[in-house]
Amino acid sequence: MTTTTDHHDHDHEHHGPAKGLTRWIYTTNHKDIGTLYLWFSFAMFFLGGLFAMVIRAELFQPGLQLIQPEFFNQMTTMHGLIMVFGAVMPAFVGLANWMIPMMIGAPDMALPRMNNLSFWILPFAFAMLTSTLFMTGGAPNFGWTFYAPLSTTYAPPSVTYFIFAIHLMGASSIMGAINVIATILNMRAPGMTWMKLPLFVWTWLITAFLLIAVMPVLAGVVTMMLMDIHFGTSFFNAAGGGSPVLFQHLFWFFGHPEVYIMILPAFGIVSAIIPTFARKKLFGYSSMVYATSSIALLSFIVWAHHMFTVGIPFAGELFFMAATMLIAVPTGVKVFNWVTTMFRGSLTFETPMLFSIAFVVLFSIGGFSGLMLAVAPADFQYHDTYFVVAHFHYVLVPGAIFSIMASVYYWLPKWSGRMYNETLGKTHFWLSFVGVNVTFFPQHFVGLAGMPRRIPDYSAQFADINMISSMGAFLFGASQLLFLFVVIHTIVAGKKAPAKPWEGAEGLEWEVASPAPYHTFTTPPKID
Ligand code: HEM
Ligand SMILES: [Cu+2]
Repeated sequence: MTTTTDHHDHDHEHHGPAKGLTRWIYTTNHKDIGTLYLWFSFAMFFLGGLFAMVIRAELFQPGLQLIQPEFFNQMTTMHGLIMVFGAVMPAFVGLANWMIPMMIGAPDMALPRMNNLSFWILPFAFAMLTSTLFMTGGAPNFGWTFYAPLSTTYAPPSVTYFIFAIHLMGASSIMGAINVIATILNMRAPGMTWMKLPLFVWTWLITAFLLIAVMPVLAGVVTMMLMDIHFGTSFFNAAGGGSPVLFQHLFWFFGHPEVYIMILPAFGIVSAIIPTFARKKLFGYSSMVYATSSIALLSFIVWAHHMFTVGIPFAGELFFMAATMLIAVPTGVKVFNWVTTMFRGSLTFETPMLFSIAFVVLFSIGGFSGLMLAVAPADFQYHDTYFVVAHFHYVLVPGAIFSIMASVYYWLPKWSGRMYNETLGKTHFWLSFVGVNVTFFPQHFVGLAGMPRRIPDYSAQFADINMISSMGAFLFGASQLLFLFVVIHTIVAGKKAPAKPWEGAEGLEWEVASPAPYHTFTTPPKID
């Protein structure tokens, strides 16, 4: 599809990175900032993962063994917040920074200084959020959904720091999204027309619009909380004429698009990797673009499927049920296209492909349980049970997280100039695959049987399944130490990688050397 002219990278050696710490603090280079985001996300993945291990250790047996219920609630809340805002979102922004300019033949992101700021806000926001664990009254304990009045009238004092942290994360996300949009709209190489854009670029463009649409709503809702807590308003306080249900509407108007923010870039990644290892063009390219856009539009009209049990009008139940089910149509198109791309391809199963195939299969399981939850009358049984925990972990862990792992294996040769060890990569894949299923598959059943979520203890009939689930979680957690080892091992001791390590790969990122030079496409490539 594309060729490059010589882009004179050797002319720019004098523009190499600065030495030492200042390189990272002052950098405006999209590759450096991408690297910062990815390492930050990796660190948060381990912190959030540590909290998950604490939760699963407490739930290993019925009865209270390790931690008190108050602390348990802080762990679920911090786990959810850190995984969503600290691990998944920054990983995708890191990938966007590294890959979008290289994929569209641009020399950098459109707004490099804002790029630096949007990253450096994050360590402060998360340091502040994490520090709440050591404050009087402890960390936020009201769930990652922070429903009022739990998060207002009954919240620990640290909630004010939580609100500030959310504001900072929101500002960072909005800046990141503006940057992505400005880059894609303005900096494509000549000839890189819309329908030639790699799908990762398309899915990120659509994600960026979702971010700009909903992060201000999140900022609004935490500001209303701040007013209720400190300035005597009663937005969410029924005693003062406000409404806790209003909180839920506002939160989920942000929250449902947010779950698509965490999955659309994953769709783009998988759409890049599967064709490479099937050695075929992606089946149904334009239908992928339309399906992604449809999913994004629909995501704005389904929010109350999280609120079937609060007492919304009957017509509302029907509307949100039907609208939610509609999302299955474009999603089905995507899964069909990935499977059809593989059909009769000459497949090989390197680590990125293994993670991508597992993504297609296991994300579909999460999609199906989502459809089950969308059935309003049935949701009265599932609501706030472990069935929900199983559902969203299937879309988040073998969905979002597996796509990120796939992308690390796929692009690490480009980033570091070195190949990872295939045996270790595959071992990491299989341990994670087994771990994730052992952890979350049984939770469907314990949820259907009635075990509520967000509880530190449960009745004896749930004991066996919880023990299995905890063992799976420990396996999954331990396997990620192997992942860390593989990444570090690649960077320090991997074999040298060629410019294009995957024979079936297409796209501009493979036309530059490995590791990608500090400046690429300072002269735009020629695209035919
Ligand atoms: C193997 C890794 C993981 C394990 C073992 C795990 C385990 C758990 C557990 C036990 C809960 C508490 C459920 C409850 O009591 O309601 C939970 C909640 C949650 N997890 Fe995970 N988790 C993992 C990975 C992730 C990832 C990668 C994400 C996001 C990308 C995530 C997002 C959440 C969210 C949003 C909640 C809800 C928190 C809340 O109830 O407010 N988890 N997880
Ligand atoms: Cu939703």
